[in-house]
Amino acid sequence: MNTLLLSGDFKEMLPNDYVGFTFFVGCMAMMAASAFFFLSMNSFDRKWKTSILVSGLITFIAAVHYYYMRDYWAGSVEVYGLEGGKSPTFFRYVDWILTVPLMCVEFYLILKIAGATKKLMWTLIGASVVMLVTGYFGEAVYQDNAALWGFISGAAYFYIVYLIMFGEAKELATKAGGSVLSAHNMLVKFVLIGWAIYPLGYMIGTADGQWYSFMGDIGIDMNVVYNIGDAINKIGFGLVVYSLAVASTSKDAA
Ligand SMILES: *C/C=C(C)/C=C/C=C(C)/C=C/C1=C(C)CCCC1(C)C
Repeated sequence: MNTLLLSGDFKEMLPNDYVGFTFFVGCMAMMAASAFFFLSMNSFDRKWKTSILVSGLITFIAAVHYYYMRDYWAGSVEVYGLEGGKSPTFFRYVDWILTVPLMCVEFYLILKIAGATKKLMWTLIGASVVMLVTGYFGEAVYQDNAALWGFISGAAYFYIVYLIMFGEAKELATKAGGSVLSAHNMLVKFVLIGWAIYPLGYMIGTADGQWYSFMGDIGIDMNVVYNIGDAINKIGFGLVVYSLAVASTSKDAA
């Protein structure tokens, strides 16, 4: 009896597996947010519909990856114990390489009315891909050189910050003014502060033998840091876009 369950199809979540818990809650939160964005989509003007759709796609793609990551983590804890939980690095980066470019698309979509070009969109997407691919190299492939790859990844990150905070994207947002400008400024804060959570997680996870080894000793699992970052950034980012749609729709109606 129950041999199927015990043979690994059903993974028990240990009550003190707080890392596993954050995967589980992350999955639920992403699902709830997706339902919220998809269901509210049709109450907005056409020009906002696509933006809300993209918000929903970001959290939905994350929900699916969290489902797998939770399973991967729980499975490794089942086999190796709590201390031996394995990071689902591959799923993590596949999620990011799909969702982070979509966040770049959000910048383009809200700035389109001010004349944002596809070139700006592809520049942001390109920089985000460089940031993530080099991050993956440091985290999963060339771990001995994690500091170097992290540095290159960080340079691409700062280039994105530059473009949206001082560069072309900022100029367009200023030109658009009003609720578009305030939404843009809020999204910039997410990238500047919210996205900065990720390099911290990276340093915690790849500290072995690197100059930032002290980060490995702080006793927080890298996955918890990444999971908190994802919840803040994916759901929060979507809510900013949602609020912008609400603000400009009610203004048009009044
Ligand atoms: C929804 C997922 C998001 C918003 C993921 C964002 C990820 C980053 C901003 C990652 C950045 C990294 C660095 C800046 C340096 C170290 C390597 C990374 C990839 C963790």
